[in-house]
Amino acid sequence: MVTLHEGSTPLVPAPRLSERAGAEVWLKLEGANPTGSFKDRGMTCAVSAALREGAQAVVCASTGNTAASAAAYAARAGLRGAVIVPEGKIATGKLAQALMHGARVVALRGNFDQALALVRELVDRHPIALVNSINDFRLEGQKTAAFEVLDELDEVDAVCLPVGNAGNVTAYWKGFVEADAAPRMLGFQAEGAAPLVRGEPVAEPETVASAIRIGNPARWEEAMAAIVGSGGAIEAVSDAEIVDAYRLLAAGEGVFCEPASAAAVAGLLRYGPRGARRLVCVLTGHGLKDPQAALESAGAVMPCEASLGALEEAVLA
Ligand code: AN7
Repeated sequence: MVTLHEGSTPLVPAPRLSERAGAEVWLKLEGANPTGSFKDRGMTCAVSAALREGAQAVVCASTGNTAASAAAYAARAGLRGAVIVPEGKIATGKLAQALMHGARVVALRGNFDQALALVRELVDRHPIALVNSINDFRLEGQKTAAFEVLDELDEVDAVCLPVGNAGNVTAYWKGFVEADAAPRMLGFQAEGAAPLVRGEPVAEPETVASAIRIGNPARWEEAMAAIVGSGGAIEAVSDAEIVDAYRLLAAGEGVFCEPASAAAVAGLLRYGPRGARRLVCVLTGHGLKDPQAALESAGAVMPCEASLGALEEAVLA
């Protein structure tokens, strides 16, 4: 088993957010996984299976987090890894991770959807394991987050998730169904990358939340089955709403997630709890993944001369 002891992430109450939302809100901190995102839950399974099946390498298309995770688990397994990312469109931390873990990082002159279509063709021709969430092992691993939520809360009315390629909402629902639970699955996409909301693929998706800049989700049918089957909903949030939620989580709750993760909270704030008394928002990735986005959204640093007077001014004024 190729593992970095992923999972068992914190589930923390969010008192300020609860007050704003008018419901009891809990945050599942998936950024606490070994590479800083929920992808590790599935990657341990997918890479273990690839090793067992004798694959020589693993490959994925990625908006960044899958790349970081695949690179880490490939290194752990002693397998070669190649990650195909949209050129210039992945967060700095994720790029640093993939490179440091020794993966071949390929910057494709195209978007995520084009990258995924190409790697699907690639693995048809070569003995390479595809570790995107179209790989069923990924969902088997990711569903464990639903089990953890149920271990800690005996009742959950709804779960809010950001939706990109739509693997995670599919995996949570699978986990809940297997555990005989049925919270509403509330999925949120960025307005500029909301194919499931529009009901058709988006050719040129755009959003500040680079992780979910996806126009044609691979798990489209399964995600819609999860959302409809749970009595949930799929809605869009604007980049401005995402950034507001991102800042509220960091400054108001002490929880730093990446912009894509904040889409779940932005959705809760915009559309309300829909009758749910207790909800879980899944914060899929750590804020340190995307320092650029943080610096563009946060306040400025305070310059200061090296004197007590200037320091008093800087700290107290
Ligand atoms: C932080 O890394 O698709 O709906 O290639 O990184 O299961 O795709 C990332 C997706 C949410 C959406 N939050 O999950 C990739 C990739 C974060 C993410 C999603 C992603 P899915």
